[in-house]
Amino acid sequence: MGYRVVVAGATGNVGREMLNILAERQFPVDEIVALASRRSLGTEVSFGDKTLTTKDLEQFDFTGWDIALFAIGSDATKTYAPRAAAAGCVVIDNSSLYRYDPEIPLVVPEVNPEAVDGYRNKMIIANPNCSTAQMVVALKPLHDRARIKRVVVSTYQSVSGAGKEGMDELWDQTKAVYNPTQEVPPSKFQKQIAFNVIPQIDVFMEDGTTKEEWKMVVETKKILDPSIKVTATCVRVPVFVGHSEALNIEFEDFLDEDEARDILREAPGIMVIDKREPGGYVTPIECVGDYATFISRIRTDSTIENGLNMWCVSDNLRKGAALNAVQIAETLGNRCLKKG
Ligand code: 11C
Repeated sequence: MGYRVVVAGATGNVGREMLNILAERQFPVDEIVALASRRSLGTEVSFGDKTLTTKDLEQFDFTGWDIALFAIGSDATKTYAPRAAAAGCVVIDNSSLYRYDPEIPLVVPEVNPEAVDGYRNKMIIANPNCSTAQMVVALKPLHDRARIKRVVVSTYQSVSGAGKEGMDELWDQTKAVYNPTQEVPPSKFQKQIAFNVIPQIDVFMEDGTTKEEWKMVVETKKILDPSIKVTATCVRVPVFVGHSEALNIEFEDFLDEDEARDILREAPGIMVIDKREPGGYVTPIECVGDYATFISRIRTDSTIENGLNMWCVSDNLRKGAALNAVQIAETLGNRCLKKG
C-alpha cells in the first residue's frame, strides 16, 4: 500500500525532477497528480513510463491526499500550502516561505532526519536552499568528529537555480556572442551571464550581503548547529546545472586531512573523488543527474590552527531541491506516516 501524492509546479525545472525522482526511487505511490498554474494547464509531464496531464492547482481539493511536494514559489505557496495542510495533506515545500518559521522543520535527511517529526505542528516541512543543502551534507560528518567553529564559503552557482528563464538567458546570450546582430540584454540576471560571472544572487540585504548569502548562514544554523559561524559569497556562473562551492572550515579539534577524507567516504549522500593529479576532482558537468554531493580537493589549511579546504559539487535541481524533497517524503513515510 502506498501514498496519494501531489506534485504542485509539475512543469517547472524542480517539479519535473520531483516526478523523475519519485519514479526512479520507486516511492510507494498509489495515485499521483501533477498540478500546474492555469498558464501551463494541460501540459503533459513524465512520471516514469507514464504521462500525466497537469491539472489546475487553483481548483484542486487536497482532501484525501497524503503528501504534496510543492515547487511553486513563495507567493503561490502562501495561498495553497495552508489549504493543503488544512485538508490533512502534508506539504513538503521547496520555496523559502516557511524555512525560517521556528515551528516548521527545515530538513536535510542526511543531517537532521528527526526534525521531520515536527511536521505535526503545521503539516508543513520546508526544503532548504540548494546551496545550503549540499554544504550541510558535507559539513555534518566532519562536525560530528571535530566540531566546526566557522565556515567561509564561496559559491559558483549554475543558472538553473534561477529557473528556466535563467537557462534560456545563458543559452540566448551565448548564441548572441557569435551573432552580434542579436543582442540579448540581461533580464533574469543583473549583468550579462554568458562568458561572465556575477557576484549577486537574490536581493541585497541592509548589511551588504545578498539574500542567498544570508540564507546559507541562517539555514545552516537551523539544520546543523546554531553555534556554527558561516560567511558566504554567492556567485552566479555560466553553467547550466550543478552548483559548486569552495569551503574553508575551521574546527575546534584537530582533524587530519586523511581522516577527513575517510570520514567523508563513509558518510551518507557523499562521493569523494579526490586524486591529486590533473582532473582528479569533480566539476559541475559531471554531477548532473546524480544524487550525490561530490567532495574533492580535501587539504589542510595551514594558515589557521585546525583548518581544512575542500571543493563541493552537486546537482542543484536534485540534492539541492527535488531529491531532498523526495528524501523528506521517504523519511516522513518511514518515521511518521507508515502505510500497510
Ligand atoms: C539560486 N539558490 O541558485 C537559488 C535558487 O531559496 O530556494 C533557490 C532559491 C531558494 O538562484
